[in-house]
Amino acid sequence: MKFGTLSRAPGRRGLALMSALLCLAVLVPGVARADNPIVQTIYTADPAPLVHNGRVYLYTGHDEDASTYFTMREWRVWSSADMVNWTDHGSPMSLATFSWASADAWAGHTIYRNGRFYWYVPVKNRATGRMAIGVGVSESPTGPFRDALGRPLVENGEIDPAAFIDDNGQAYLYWGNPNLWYVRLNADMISFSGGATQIPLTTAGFGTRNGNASRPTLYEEAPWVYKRNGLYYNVFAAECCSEFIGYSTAPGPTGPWTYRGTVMPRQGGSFTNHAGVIDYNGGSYFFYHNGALPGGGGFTRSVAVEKFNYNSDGTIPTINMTTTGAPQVGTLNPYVRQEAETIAWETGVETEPASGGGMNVGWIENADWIKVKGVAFGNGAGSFSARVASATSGGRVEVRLGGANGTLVGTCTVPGTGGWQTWTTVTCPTSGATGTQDLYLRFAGGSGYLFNIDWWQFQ
Ligand SMILES: [Ca+2]
Ligand SMILES: [Ca+2]
Repeated sequence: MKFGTLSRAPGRRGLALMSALLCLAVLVPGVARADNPIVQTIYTADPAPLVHNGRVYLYTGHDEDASTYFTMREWRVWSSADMVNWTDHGSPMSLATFSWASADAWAGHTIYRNGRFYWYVPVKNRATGRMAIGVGVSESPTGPFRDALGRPLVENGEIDPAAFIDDNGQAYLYWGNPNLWYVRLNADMISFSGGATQIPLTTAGFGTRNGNASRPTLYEEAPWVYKRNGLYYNVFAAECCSEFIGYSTAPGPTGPWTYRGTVMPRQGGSFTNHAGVIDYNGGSYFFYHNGALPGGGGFTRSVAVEKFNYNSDGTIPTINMTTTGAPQVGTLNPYVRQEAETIAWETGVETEPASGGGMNVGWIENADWIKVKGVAFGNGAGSFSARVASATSGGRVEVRLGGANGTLVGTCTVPGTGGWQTWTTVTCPTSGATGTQDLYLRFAGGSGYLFNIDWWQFQ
């Protein structure tokens, strides 16, 4: 999608989702209350969450619409302070970032060290035709990221990198399918000492796979390695296909590993899964992917999240996929600028880069809507403002509470502005927006695309 164009050809993603949700809404009242998967505007896969400065940054892949293979050309970044309203930061890294890469923007992992964010990703090396691990680097968690090396960091045809920095400062990069490898990263995070070392895939360490002599353990791919209360964890995708999520623990970062069992059973309509585990704001969260969106499946996946509690001995309970997702941490403040692309759930809209930076919501048609969960209005809001643009004749923003057809507390009229990136601010009075409520921005107007929204704020 490009801004500044009059063409508003919607992605198939948006059309498929809208029509499917309209059908679902008839058949299953209340389905739109779901908050999992996290993102509905596009298909996302292979979550890699990172907690930084009190916010969760979520790095994902992007399954192209209607994909019938792992057709992936870019990575995406999202963030949230409350685990339910997620801000779209667009695509700050793609295959084009790595001049030596030809295809396969697959499952990566991002880690922070000394003022920089390092994003390790598997891509196909054009020169060799093999999968290799590249490193993107940025001073910002939302990028843009640049190629740190201009060549692969490591290359042995295997995938799924995951970085870990131990308490003593020693960093490791793990990766592999069908094997499990690591290197000791240097403090610069873009070079390593010694060679690539294989972690022995023993049945004691990674469980027993039956009926596959060449792969005797459950380990398949996607290691996620971290340390918690002195114990090292490796949470991984197990026993393709379909995969479940299993895990092992160890007294050190390179083992010896002991298999501990299932984290997430085979569920959710995608034959792969991919784990990301964090602690945030006193809670523990498990990220994964499934095929839960309309049109979803093994090549059109979506990232979702569940909250969980470790058992007292540090073991991980069995976690099931839900459509409700994690509970909200705190509330959202409507009296500061909030990006329109901060969304708990939506129907019918998509996002694109905004001319002034960040993203805007677009492809807005009559009856499309955005849900923002847990908005703390307090004693009441007197007015609502939105930054809008329209190359057509605009439309209306209906400010509603509790549902897309919930209580109407204000209506802002959006004029034509002469362009999809020609922005103006509209303000309208609101009445009855008090307490903490789910806010719905429902869009109304004639036929075709109505307007774009960059951000909004109550007064
Ligand atoms: Ca639409
Ligand atoms: Ca915005």
